[in-house]
Amino acid sequence: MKRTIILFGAGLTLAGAAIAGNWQAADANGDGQLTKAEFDAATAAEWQKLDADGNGQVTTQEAGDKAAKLATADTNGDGQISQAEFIAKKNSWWATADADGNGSVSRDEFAAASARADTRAPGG
Ligand SMILES: [Ca+2]
Ligand SMILES: [Ca+2]
Ligand SMILES: [Ca+2]
Repeated sequence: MKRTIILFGAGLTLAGAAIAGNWQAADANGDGQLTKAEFDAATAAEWQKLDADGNGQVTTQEAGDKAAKLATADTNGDGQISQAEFIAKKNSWWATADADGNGSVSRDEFAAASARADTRAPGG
């Protein structure tokens, strides 16, 4: 736990603003805890934004600047992200983000998980 917090502090400067924006969008009732229901709602909203033509698949073109991040969600390697693949990736993020396993993600847990995701080198 302590190591995670230090790591987050080091990566805070650049990722901080984006993380804060993501958090505000996700914590719908603003109580400082992200419940799984809030997370699922945010995931659904994010999916609707990504899947611009609503065909249930997100292409790399639709993903835009998120394409590199989303590529890891393409588990069947067809070059598109299906809604099921997207949700599976989100749920695996959730499982690691809820570090204390209490069923909700605190802002600190969210920031730590986001920092881990952002600092993971592509292909590294
Ligand atoms: Ca909340
Ligand atoms: Ca796919
Ligand atoms: Ca938690």
